[in-house]
Amino acid sequence: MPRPSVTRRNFLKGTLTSLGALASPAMSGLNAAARRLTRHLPWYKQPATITYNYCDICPWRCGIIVSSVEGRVVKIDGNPNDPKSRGRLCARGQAGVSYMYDPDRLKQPLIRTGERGEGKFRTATWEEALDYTAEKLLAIKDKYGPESVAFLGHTSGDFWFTDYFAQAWGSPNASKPSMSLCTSPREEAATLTIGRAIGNHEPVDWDQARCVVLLGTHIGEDARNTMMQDLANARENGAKLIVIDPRYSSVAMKADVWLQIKPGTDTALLLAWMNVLITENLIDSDFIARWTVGFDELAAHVADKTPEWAAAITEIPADQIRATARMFGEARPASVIVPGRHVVWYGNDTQRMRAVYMVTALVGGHGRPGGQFFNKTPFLEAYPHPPFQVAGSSGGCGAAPGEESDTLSPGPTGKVRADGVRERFLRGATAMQELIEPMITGVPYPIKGLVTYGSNLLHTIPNVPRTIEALKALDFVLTIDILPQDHVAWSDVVFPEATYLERHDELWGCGHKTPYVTMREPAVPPLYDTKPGWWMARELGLRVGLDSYFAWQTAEEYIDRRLSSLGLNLTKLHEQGGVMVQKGKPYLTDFEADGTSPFGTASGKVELYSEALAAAGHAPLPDYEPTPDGPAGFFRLLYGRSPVHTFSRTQNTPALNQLMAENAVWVNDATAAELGFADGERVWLENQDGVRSGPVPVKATPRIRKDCVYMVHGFGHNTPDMKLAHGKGASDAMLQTRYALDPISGGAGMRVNFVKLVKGS
Ligand SMILES: Nc1nc2c(c(=O)[nH]1)N[C@H]1C(S)=C(S)[C@@H](COP(=O)(O)OP(=O)(O)OC[C@H]3O[C@@H](n4cnc5c(=O)[nH]c(N)nc54)[C@H](O)[C@@H]3O)O[C@H]1N2
Ligand SMILES: Nc1nc2c(c(=O)[nH]1)N[C@H]1C(S)=C(S)[C@@H](COP(=O)(O)OP(=O)(O)OC[C@H]3O[C@@H](n4cnc5c(=O)[nH]c(N)nc54)[C@H](O)[C@@H]3O)O[C@H]1N2
Ligand code: SF4
Ligand SMILES: [Mo]
Repeated sequence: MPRPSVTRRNFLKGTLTSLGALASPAMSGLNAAARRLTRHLPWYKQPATITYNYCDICPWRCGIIVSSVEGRVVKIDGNPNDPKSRGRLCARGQAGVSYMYDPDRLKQPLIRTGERGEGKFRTATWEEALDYTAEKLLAIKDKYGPESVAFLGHTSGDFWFTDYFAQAWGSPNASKPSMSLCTSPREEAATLTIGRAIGNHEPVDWDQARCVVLLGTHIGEDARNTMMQDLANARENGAKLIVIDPRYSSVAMKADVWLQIKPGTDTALLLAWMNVLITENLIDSDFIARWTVGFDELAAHVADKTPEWAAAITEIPADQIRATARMFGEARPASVIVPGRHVVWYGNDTQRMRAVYMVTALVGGHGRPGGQFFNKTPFLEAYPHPPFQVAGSSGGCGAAPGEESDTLSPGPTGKVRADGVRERFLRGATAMQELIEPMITGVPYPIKGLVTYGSNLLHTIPNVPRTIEALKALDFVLTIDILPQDHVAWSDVVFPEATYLERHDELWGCGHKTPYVTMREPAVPPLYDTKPGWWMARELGLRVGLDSYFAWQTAEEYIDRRLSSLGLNLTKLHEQGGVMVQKGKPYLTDFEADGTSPFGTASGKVELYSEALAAAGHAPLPDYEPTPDGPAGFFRLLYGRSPVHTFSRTQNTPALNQLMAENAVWVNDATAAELGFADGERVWLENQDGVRSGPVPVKATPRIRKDCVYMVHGFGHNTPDMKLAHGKGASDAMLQTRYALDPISGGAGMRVNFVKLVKGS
């Protein structure tokens, strides 16, 4: 095949996608090209069967085309019809084949025989495992009420348990890590400030942006496929890029300006930016007058928050603060701070996120070309079912924009969620980490049963010793997973699930610039004795008296009924390429012409000053709150993503393990030299509470500040059953024995832990 010539466009895309390593060829006719290539490979003995799906290797859910030959999946490509993948995938998406054929997968239902945590099980039939589970759950319900079973879940099939089953069963204690361990502060700040949630797809109008700011979000290492494409395009179109990170990240290398901020001081920087924008009149006064409330209070609040004031806090020179504020203001209104995704940092995170949206508001960037647009949610009717026992959903990446994920709706016996909302934090989706304590203490009421679907409890929730204590204390633990991850050993029953390539599943549609609906159909039948999540939820539902919620017999029947509201069914959707793109109003609403407010706040405007926060006893305008430094000799522990792994999910995937088998600890090179650590030397990390993880090699580099160290999340697996991942690298979760609870959103700020380096392999 002739190589495409290297134009500036290709080069830029190439460099960006190479951050994500191995991204697919950058061309829209990918599938045809891929098929032409693969036709000649030895395994390609007959035409491939094509199935449509959406990738489940990370929560982004790119549309994919799966090719299988003789009952074996051979290749995954991006679906060109899909607005997220646009025909391309990241390295992880392509490794889905390797993920599915991981020989260490869970293969049969298991029932515990040894002590919890020992990992001793016997195999069981589905019939036996389901009956036993139903009996245990009903016993808890009879004794304590349905609220005493918690449902924790992630990955795309979590809908069946964390949403559908939990609500039908009647537990308000259902939660996803994608909220309080990820986006809660961003969502609550958006709801408080602009009256709309952000949702799965960050609504940044990359196409027209002229100045983009990445504040502690590292697109490229955080390999969200569409975001990498969008950023490459925006740069090609001449958008300025400002990156703020204590670390010279891959994307910082691509920036016009990189501000090496002191960790935890971002709110001071944002306040100083507002000071410059206002004092130098780099604001959109018409937008502010018409569409915001509280500007005068804000102007007074930031009057003394000068660049010099912020320089002393952030350790960024004042002239750089001033210059970047000007760069941002001069591009108005096509200027935007990307909301970021993992925003639980230091505990005061909702206030920082409010400041983020306020900076964008000052330049008139909300709902304007090149700013932050308003997502549109696709139309799709629900499958009809009796009213749920508990209203509201657990929230999560799939929560529709504008949908209020907060719920104080009680369960059938009158108990509201046990996570301390309204007592220890103000609002938001159920906080996953706050459901652990009641499992141990029984306060405010006992949680005795736990159903975990597709969430890696011991790598996901900070304070691992506490989670283990909770797992010991529970009456019953059901785990649904595809791999024998560390928490599986703590279960009473294990349901092995078929992967996304082997099952039908709920349709996927999220708030997006282009609303769309996409489907999942199996490429091959389930391997081993594994089953799809929808089947397990239904079989369990029938056994615990929830028959009326599971009127459908098969997933196809359920999906066809939903698709009928679009004049489609699975066969037709397959025939049209697996994706249904919906039309709607322009994504940048015409609110300025017709005067209809797009802002769902009480005032119908962007609330710079928040009466709602003031009334609840919180600061109505964001303040800079210092985060305490660590003990002498310790470094703040920062963490993030690798382009070739998802969380703690893919370390055992052969194709990805080959690319990165362990993590390293980034240490400033001068500091490493002072301490006597050579580059590549193996060290243990020991935190402020004496917990150790490792050993890992030192990456001695000038790319990080002296007061912190950095590592990729998700390594340090204990279980010998995951042979490739076992014992490799260090676990950031283990080292996060502490977290700071965000008093507004219930988010768990995890960057409040400190480590020292200890010699020894
Ligand atoms: N220390 C630390 N903690 C963090 C983070 C961090 O960076 N550091 N990041 C936070 C963020 S942003 C998020 S979104 C969360 C992510 O939290 P999780 O989603 O819990 O993280 P994963 O490690 O991907 O765990 C997914 C689990 O689902 C299983 N699984 C995969 N596919 C399937 C499937 O098809 N069916 C079933 N039943 N199971 C499946 C995997 O084997 C694994 O056990 O973690 C949060 N917690
Ligand atoms: N390859 C890959 N991509 C992913 C995922 C994955 O597992 N793998 N997970 C997806 C999910 S669910 C999420 S939530 C996102 C997360 O992706 P992001 O939202 O990009 O967040 P992090 O990965 O936590 O990035 C942390 C960055 O913040 C910097 N940082 C640390 N402390 C501070 C600070 O105080 N101030 C500032 N300004 N910066 C700081 C770190 O150096 C690091 O570069 O990634 C998504 N994309
Ligand atoms: S970004 Fe990569 S891993 Fe995530 S859904 Fe898309 S292709 Fe899959
Ligand atoms: Mo996340």
